Amino acid sequence: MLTVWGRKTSSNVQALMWCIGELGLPYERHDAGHIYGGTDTPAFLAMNPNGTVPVLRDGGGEPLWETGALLRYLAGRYGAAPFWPTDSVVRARIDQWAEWSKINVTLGFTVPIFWQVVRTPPSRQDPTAIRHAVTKLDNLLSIAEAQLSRKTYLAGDEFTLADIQFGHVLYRYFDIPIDRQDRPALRRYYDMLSKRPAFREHVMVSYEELRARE
Ligand SMILES: N[C@@H](CCC(=O)N[C@@H](CS)C(=O)NCC(=O)O)C(=O)O
Repeated sequence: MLTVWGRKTSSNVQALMWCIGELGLPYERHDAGHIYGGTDTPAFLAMNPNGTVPVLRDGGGEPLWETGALLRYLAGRYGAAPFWPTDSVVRARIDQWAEWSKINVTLGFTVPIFWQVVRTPPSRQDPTAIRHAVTKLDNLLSIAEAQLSRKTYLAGDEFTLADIQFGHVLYRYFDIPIDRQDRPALRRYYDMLSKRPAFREHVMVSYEELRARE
């Protein structure tokens, strides 16, 4: 049994839970972080000195943190090809897209765009900064658009761990009021992901509890 600490409105928790759902693993999840608190207690900090979510424990094992590492752990222990192949050359082609998504797309979206549009009171939002961040993200999404025009999924024609690391921000990307370029391949890809039961359950989650009011 897996134990997860983290609120379901956390984008990193969503990536982890989506992966758990795709792999069909039994779990229990405890709300922690943001309005639920609990991440600054000695007990939590002993599990994750960063005081962030998610934290994952597999059975009676050591608690683990860092979402990218958690996804690779679950995929390596419980997944199989094509989701996470054992051949290091084949796997590296998937991992490059996963890493690219984590350090570029999710970082370029979550704080500079999502936090600005949803987690900042309207009177304190900076429309110029949001526009710049959207332009920067657009450059990355053009790379994804080119790839998804040739391939069904981000790393090829099969669903892989790279899709979790990339796709888990798309619900919010398409839902919030920002300028979006017309990207038919990205839209087709998002529509396809949104038919997956685990994506619907763990990623297409209301973010209203995060919304900043005046
Ligand atoms: N690099 C870490 C980042 C973890 C992180 O910043 N998590 C956020 C939620 S997405 C958090 O804990 N925020 C504080 C909170 O929810 O109280 C990871 O990928 O797991």
